[in-house]
Amino acid sequence: MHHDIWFNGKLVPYEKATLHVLSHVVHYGSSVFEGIRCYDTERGSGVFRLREHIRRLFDSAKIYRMTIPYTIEELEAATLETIASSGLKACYIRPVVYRGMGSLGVNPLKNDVETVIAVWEWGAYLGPEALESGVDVHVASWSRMAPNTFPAMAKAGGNYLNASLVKMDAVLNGYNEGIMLNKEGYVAEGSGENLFIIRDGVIYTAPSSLSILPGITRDTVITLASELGYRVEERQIPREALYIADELFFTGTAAEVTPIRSVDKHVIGSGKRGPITTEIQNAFFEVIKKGNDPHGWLTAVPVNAAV
Ligand code: PPE
Repeated sequence: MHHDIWFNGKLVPYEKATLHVLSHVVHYGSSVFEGIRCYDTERGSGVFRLREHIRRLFDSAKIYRMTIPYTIEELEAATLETIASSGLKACYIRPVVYRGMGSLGVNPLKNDVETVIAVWEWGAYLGPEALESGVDVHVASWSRMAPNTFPAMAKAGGNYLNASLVKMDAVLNGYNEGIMLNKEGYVAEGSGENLFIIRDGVIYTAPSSLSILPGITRDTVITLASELGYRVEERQIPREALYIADELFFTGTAAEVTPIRSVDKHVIGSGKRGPITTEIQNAFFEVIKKGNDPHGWLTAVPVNAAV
């Protein structure tokens, strides 16, 4: 079923949310976007870390000199309105801001900036079994973009040309996902997920300066793991550290916390979801399933917000 889409300030029917083929974004990939989840918790529907996602959308837009003609508060309210009108208790939320009509040619400064929020139902990103059994991945032959080429901290549409090369190669070679190395050959992240590695009870992840998207789930996991008493270190991870890890997992809004059971056909640990990964997943599920939210990460969806 299709749901109404918030399009430049108001909800419109799904079929009406269209753009012209000569929009700048079609030719040059000039969009920034977010991926957010709304969970059906035991204490009602709640959007996970809404403020942080909308803030990152504004950050991405600023990097690309796009002025969003709304405030953070207005886009938060618009997100809640779009969810409420869909009637969905749980959904994936996709705000996207793009360069529309104006002049063609690379210079986007005179083109319209359009703002859209769509919602849909989205199950487990890396397959229904993934959260429990883990996924099989390889190291991608494509690298993550080098610093000062594409800004990695912006969640920009164009970045996902690189990501889709990684994803296509993974799938066509029989893997669920690819892990990208950065320009120096250190572990960066998956095509749509951050990566964590566990060895001898210590948790490691790439620093945000290493051309990764600074993930909000990554930040959530760092917080939860520290609260569970684990040491979490942001540091450069060489490729071979993946192979000898005790446990590995991906994090992301879509992927949530997904264990990795093999890399380049090396079995990781016991080849099953490991104990620390399970502990972290459980701490995460406590928030998003039970609605037990000591950090104030959930924003309630008003039941009658639809107009
Ligand atoms: N790295 C990349 C490259 C990335 O795309 C994502 C999210 C993350 C890390 C994790 O960030 P966060 O969601 O804030 O924890 N990828 C989004 C899009 C996936 C897609 O296929 O589209 C997502 O998970 O929503």
